[in-house]
Amino acid sequence: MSSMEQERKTVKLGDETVQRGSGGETHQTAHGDVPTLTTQQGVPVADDQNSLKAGARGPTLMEDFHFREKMFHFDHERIPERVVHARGYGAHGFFELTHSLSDITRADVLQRVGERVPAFVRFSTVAGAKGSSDLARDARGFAVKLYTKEGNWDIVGNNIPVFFIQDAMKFPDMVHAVKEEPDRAFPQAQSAHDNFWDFISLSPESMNMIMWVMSDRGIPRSFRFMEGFAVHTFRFVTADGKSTYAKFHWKPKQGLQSVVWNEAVKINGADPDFHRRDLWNAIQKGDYPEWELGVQLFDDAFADSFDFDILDATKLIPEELVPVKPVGRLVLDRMVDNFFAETEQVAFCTQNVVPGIDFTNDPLLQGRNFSYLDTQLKRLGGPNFTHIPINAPKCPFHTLQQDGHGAMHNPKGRVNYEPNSWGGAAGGPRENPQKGYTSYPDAIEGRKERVRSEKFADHYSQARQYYISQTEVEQTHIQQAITFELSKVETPAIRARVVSHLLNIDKGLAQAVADGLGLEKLPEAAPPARAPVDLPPSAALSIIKNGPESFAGRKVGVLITNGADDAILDALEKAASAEKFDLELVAPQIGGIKTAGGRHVPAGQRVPGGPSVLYDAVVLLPSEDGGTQLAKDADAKDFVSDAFAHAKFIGYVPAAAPLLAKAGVTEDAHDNGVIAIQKATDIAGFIKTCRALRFWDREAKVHAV
Ligand code: HDD
Repeated sequence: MSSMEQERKTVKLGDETVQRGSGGETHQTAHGDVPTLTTQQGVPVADDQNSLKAGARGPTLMEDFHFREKMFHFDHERIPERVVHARGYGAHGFFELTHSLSDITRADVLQRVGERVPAFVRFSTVAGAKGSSDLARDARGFAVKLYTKEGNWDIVGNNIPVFFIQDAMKFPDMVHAVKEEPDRAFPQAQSAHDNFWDFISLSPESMNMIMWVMSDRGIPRSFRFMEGFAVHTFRFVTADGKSTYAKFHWKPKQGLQSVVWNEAVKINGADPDFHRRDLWNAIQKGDYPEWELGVQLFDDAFADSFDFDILDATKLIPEELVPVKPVGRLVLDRMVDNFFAETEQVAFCTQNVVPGIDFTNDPLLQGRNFSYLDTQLKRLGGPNFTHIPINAPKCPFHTLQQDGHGAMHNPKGRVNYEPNSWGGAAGGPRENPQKGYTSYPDAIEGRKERVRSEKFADHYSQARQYYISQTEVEQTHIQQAITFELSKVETPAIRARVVSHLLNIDKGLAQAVADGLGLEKLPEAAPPARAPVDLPPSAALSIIKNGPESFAGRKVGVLITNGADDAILDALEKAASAEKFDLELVAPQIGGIKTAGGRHVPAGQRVPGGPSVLYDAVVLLPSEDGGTQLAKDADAKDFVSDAFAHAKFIGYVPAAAPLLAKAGVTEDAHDNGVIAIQKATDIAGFIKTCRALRFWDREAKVHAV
């Protein structure tokens, strides 16, 4: 055998009997009947391992069309990431109407109770790049596409009901300021730097939103446990032209939950895909997350009497003033088949509304209506991005648009213009004044001018309302978050300027931040454009006041070793399936453990890969020997000390006492959140306690600084 033949033989794969000329068909291999690999032209490929060369050690030949096509395609795989909200994760589902709004709007999707339409939702962070980690402190995008029978309706919202700025003119500045600084290209996915706080401290209109992002809302535990808001005031319009203002809310059936900051920092290292994995796992195992769509409805009389302007996106309408009326439910029940094709290419546009839904003159919304369509052209490469299946309507559609990059749906037949004199189907689609979209004939009058309405000028009252609506624990988190962020700001004048705004929100908050920063004296309060007023607290604004009723959808980490108690493990497994929470075993080896009774149980994580930050509560379930061993292990010690510091409920068997002590949780430090489990019947009580999610009373005791 020549050396060339020998070389060829060694690189040939497997024992395949390829049927030549079977492009797009299947052939027999050692792996069974498999599809034949082809080029994009459908030509079957014989060898996908070696490029075509002039001799075994010679140069690659230009005529190797398979190599060229493969490389050409690879070289062009990337598209520009979204300029904001680059990191996101999407899922399919449906929206089902539970309460008809037929008296308020002609929107087809809101007429018939029980009717469902397909939905696609993409959650995101705002500032970070596509590959940034999930637990950045940030607002979360909550973008919903409803494929209704009268076209696609996009509700492009966030998990926060207010925004940083009032006028879209300021959006590029705000985004530039929060993103990495342009000379050094850091920090990534973080607002804790000079440029952001410089911009914020010079833009008092951002103060309400600052309270929200610096609260636990900025570090949600899961996409499944956060609310969504369309932010702006929209209009519902009936067939006979009656208009009602509407604000849209998505409330999670799973309840609200966030993590604490130190936990977020560690989750980013332990599992940068924490939120993605959580949604993926929940949907794959059939635990479908659900949100209730609610609307706040009001009229011009309310709008005129309201303290703030309903066109100002930095303000919300408290639920106590205008209750949220339930309308329907959104259920996510299917992950995408392909991330790029669907989640990356989905194009949300605030301008995508359907008959019966209309805009208001909110200057942020008006600007968005321009920006979203515009950005898709750059991102998706042409005007035909609606031909991509995830963006195409699921109802019949007929346009007279044609050509452009990637045109898939050019009109059939002779007619591509209107008016025309061809009758019937040959004449193509025609406008329909009865069914078609009509804009609400809002009377507009005014001079052209670059101004901000006087009614937009109160920047502090709602920020104060948000702050006083929080529990003490949540207020402390806001103080700590602002202190943390400003401690990363290098310019002392910027730190002081932020505190000068906080003084208009809450003196205690300003003082706590000033103390945390070590400011020698409090600055003067920033002169408000309009004097703030005292508003009553609103319970709906707190996460802790709106937690879940059960432990469903949460996750318990069980630190376990060989020789663990069978009955207790069994009770935990039964409780998990009854209450519908997840149980993950964290063991010295990933292969798992053998219980005292000899049952082999596989582990979900090895101790160094399963820190307690990945769980909502923990159970320490070693054997006597295992407990002594774990007490000598730094990762096991961190597992316990972090769970304790993050105010988590800790269940433990007596054998775990040496580990608890090594982690600093000595007998005298035990509190009502550290719960002894002597026998299997103690598990029920432990899980019941876990429904509170955290033992917040501990928190103040573990933070001395
Ligand atoms: Fe925006 C993306 C939400 C103000 C311009 N925005 C984007 C996404 C969400 C939001 C959830 C991601 C959609 C997806 O998953 O693909 N944006 C908001 C909210 C805002 C807001 C709730 C205030 C109430 N946005 C806003 C303004 C502008 C933009 C004022 C510009 C005038 N937003 C964009 C954009 C993006 C975007 C540049 C980037 C990628 C995209 O649109 O498709 O056009």
